[in-house]
Amino acid sequence: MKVVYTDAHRQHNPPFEIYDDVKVPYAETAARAEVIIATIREQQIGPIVSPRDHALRYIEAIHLPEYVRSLRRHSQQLDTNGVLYPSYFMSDTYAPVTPGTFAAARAAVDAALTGADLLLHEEAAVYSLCRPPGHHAAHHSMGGYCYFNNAAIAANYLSAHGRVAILDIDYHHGNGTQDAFYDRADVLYVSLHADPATAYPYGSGFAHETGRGKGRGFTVNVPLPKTTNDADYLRVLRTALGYIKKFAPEYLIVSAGFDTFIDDPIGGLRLTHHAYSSIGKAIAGLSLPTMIIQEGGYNVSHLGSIVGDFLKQFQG
Ligand code: SP5
Ligand code: ZN
Repeated sequence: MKVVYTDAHRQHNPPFEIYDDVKVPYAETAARAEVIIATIREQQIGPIVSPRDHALRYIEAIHLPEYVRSLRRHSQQLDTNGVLYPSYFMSDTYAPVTPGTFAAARAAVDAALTGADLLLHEEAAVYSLCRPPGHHAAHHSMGGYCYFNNAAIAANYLSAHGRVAILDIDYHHGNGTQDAFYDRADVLYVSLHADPATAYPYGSGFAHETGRGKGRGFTVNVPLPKTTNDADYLRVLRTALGYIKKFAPEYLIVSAGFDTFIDDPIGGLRLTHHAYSSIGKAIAGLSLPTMIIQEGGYNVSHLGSIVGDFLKQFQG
């Protein structure tokens, strides 16, 4: 499978995030992408291609233009070691702006759109190693380490060519992605995530949220208890894949977060490293043109190997 990657993400490296009024080191580090790409090279998972530039209008189809302009302006105006926080268009304490943030976030979108182009050219499976991640970024807000919603922008782009399903397996609910398609029937959003009553992003992703208007029935949320183990997860995933099969999309986008891993410092269900090849195998079993977009996953010691196990299921 082709892998889309650029080291442009390195220029986005915020020094801190804030929990309970305390500044702690930023968990969404450049090292995350570095260990993943190193594993891809070692395990020869696929040829690595650079993203191609895409017009800003694809971002503005999902995000308020003034939000996009503001992120660009703030990034450009900061001094070398400047960090902007808080500001308008920030929904929480986990997405500070640094001088390289806009360029890195835009490169991540380009990686997602280049992956989408490859699918349109009959590639069966593509992995876009996006960093920063995207699924918490909403119409006019950054948050939860996310600035532009890579998966939503790619899904909207692909939706001009056929129905799209998004399967979100990050530990956290993809509130930004859900919002983007909440009233649309041509993009199905299915998410498995920790119960939003007790986990970030709090208050979005309950089972009763199923879509609105024409979109009713095209959002599926499956909140999970923190005690969810490999077998539990696989069982729920198979049910979720059933919804996708029934929808019969032209394209599948997987918002792939690996913070469900038991030893993840930010998330953490009870999934062991064995789970990720099984999860990959089950999803690959749908035999749909599939784009995998990197979201969360913060245990840098294990991230390379669990992402590698997952991706290998989509080869050949
Ligand atoms: C893309 C993504 O995975 N974003 C996650 C954003 C999570 N934000 C903060 C979660 C706070 C978790 N509580 C701290 C636990 C420290 N041991
Ligand atoms: Zn997450």
